[in-house]
Amino acid sequence: MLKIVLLGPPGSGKGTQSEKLVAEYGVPQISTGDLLRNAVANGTELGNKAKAAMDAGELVSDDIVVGMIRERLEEPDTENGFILDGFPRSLSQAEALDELLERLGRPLQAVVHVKVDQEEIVARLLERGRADDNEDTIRNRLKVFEDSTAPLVAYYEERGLLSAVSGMGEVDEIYARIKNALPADARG
Ligand code: B4P
Repeated sequence: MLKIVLLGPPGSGKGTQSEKLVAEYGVPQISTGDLLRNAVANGTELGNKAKAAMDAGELVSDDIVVGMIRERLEEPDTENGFILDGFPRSLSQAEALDELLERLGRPLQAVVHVKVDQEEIVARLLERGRADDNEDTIRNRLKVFEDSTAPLVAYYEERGLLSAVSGMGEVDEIYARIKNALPADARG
């Protein structure tokens, strides 16, 4: 059972670390970025609405993202847990998540904040080169993170759920830090 949020700026390696957690714990990774990119690639109505915000590095509207998460968390493969990657990204998303998990009777165990220096992030994302990985969009995504997502650090700290780990260095070193930050019954 693992029910956690990975919190961190774009490019901090949340997706990379989630893959390792999925392999070890066998619970699904739920990435709002991946769900949105699939919707854009499939040309769905939701994808068409999300595309402009994503291309500009802005947040997609809460109603779209919260609706997507609600549907995903109601699927049976999440019964033994989940790794939320890139959600929540604002206080209103965090409140919506609390309500949803309370209704499902599956409260969060931990929120792991992955911290990476800004210039390292810009370098990583320029190297990756996804459609939204040009320098202006990356810098806007980092600003949006500071404005909208950073307040979640205090939100989860107050609830006693937050641990911070450095996301600098080798992928395996960072993974070991994340595992250490998990609740004792989930460390395996
Ligand atoms: P995301 O999809 O969440 O962003 P990401 O850049 O992929 O971040 P991640 O931290 O997962 O980085 P990764 O492991 O891939 O968001 C994209 C957009 O979707 C947002 O801007 C927004 O518009 C929208 N969106 C998503 N969720 C939303 C929400 N809840 N509400 C509203 N809008 C939302 O790593 C990045 C790169 O670094 C990779 O190339 C990787 O190989 C490399 N890397 C990883 N670890 C490394 C390491 N230790 N050393 C060197 N390189 C490393």
